[in-house]
Amino acid sequence: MRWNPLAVAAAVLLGAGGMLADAADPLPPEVETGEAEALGLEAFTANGRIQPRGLPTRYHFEYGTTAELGSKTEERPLAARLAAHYRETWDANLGGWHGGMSGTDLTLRNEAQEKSTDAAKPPKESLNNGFARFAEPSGNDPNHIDGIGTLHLCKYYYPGLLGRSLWGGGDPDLRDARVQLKVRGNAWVANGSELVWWTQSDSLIAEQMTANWRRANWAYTGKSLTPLLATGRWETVDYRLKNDSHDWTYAGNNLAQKRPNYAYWSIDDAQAHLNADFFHLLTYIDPANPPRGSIDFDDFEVTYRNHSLLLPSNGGELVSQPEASVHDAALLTDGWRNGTGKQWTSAKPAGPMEITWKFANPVVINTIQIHQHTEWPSRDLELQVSDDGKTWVSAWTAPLAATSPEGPNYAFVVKRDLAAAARWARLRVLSGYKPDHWGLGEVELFGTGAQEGTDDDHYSVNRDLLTLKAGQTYHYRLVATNSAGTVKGALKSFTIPANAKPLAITLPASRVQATSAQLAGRINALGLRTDLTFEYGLTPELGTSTKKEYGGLQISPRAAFAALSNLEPGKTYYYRLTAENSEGKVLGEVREFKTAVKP
Ligand SMILES: [Ca+2]
Ligand SMILES: [Ca+2]
Repeated sequence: MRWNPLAVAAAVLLGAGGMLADAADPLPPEVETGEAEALGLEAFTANGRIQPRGLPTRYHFEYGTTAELGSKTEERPLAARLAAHYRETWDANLGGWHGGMSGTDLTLRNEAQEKSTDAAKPPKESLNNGFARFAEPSGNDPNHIDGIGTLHLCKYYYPGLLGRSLWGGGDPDLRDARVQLKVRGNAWVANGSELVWWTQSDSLIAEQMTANWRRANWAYTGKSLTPLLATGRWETVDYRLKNDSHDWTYAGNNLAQKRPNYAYWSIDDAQAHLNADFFHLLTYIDPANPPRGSIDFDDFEVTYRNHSLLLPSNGGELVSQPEASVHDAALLTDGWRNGTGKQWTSAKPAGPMEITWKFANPVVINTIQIHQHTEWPSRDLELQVSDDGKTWVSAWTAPLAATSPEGPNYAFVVKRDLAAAARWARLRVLSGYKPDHWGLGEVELFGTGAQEGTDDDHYSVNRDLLTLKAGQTYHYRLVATNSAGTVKGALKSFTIPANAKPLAITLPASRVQATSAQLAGRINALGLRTDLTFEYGLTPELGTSTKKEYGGLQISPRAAFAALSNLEPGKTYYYRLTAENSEGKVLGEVREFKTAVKP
């Protein structure tokens, strides 16, 4: 089903059967225990899926060496709704995006520049239709040689404290986030590289600005944008960063650098705290045969978890707003920082104005982030809090700049470490920059105490189960609880490898054409230097091998690919992934695909 936020909102109102939901008769969660993946010889990653019916929901994994289980992970709440939005069109400037190893591989272009053969007479249309262009040749990033390999950095952005954009107060949650963009390859020759999402998250947030930073890097290898680059046209892509370990590759480190900074953190934690930066970048670069051409990006949008205490589904209730507002104050908590139809606009101001919210549960406000209106900016702001809605205490005051030179996504004010306990919050708008209207784009409060509602949609969840025994079989299942009950998923089992011989799983081939195909698999080096190859041929005996490739030495699984060419049209091919380290060689299962008959 095509993901549609309006449909999701309607589903919340209507309930699963299309009947009007009865608050007294909520539905229990649907729970599916998923497959597990090895994580060295003393742990594994358990996956699963929960449909929480829009209700606040908590979950954990139960596990043990017998069907009685006996151990359980710490219970966690399912994250808030996908209801926070970031959008960048690159029409005015690069919007705070960076590119490449040099920082200059990314440039701002527009269609007029592309179409014009006469600089003095650019075409009239699309003069403002800017986009970001990454162009090869680029430099090699060697920081993950002993994990995923060599990278080329296309474009990246800081949503946390390393930059100034600050999504979600600087600690955004991108679990199962939705990513939309337009992408275009210009004479793009991939040479085996894959254009994928990349997540960098700091596990020691207090050390983020020091030399002691600890950063986990993960590539979303469940979705590659590379096939879209082949058409040479703008292609629209819309995908989810599914929070399932099978769709990710931990990028590892480079041992020769002798740096402890790049360190493993689980994919659930790394996605929940995307506090360093994210990219679309090129993985699986062969430095001897790098990709060629350029890649254009436009209309980039991310929808992520909205943890604001003011979000209605997190318990924030708009109690009062200035009379005769031109645009309703409910637009201050719609998840959009700015944009037409997404901002509150006052009537003609006659003095200070107040917007008041009540919280469903007592909360502690730690961070306030307020975004400016793009046409009717407000100036002096004050946040007041109250226990009873009668007695108010000032928690914060500050002026808000009318605009930002970097564009509307940067026109905000933020204050952290407030520690303001509240049952009510009131924003006072004391002044503005123009006489006719004052306005704001979004008000976000972050802190603790809220019980977060969920999307009426599937959530992928995962957890690393630690301090286990090599060679032991474990049983496990996912358990979730909402107000309608507790549901236990089916029991599954996983056997931890008994030794460090690598793991190799052959996966289905893709991009199959008359004379070419892409082979895929998943290996786990289990901590020892591991090489991989794909074997293939016209019979199950195979016979041909791809070039031996270094597969790293991490204890976590990673995706492996091989691009085959010069195949025969209309034939069935057989193939498998193989991996070898000092403990031995392992052969993946033999799979097959059929090449297309030439037109
Ligand atoms: Ca644009
Ligand atoms: Ca808004």
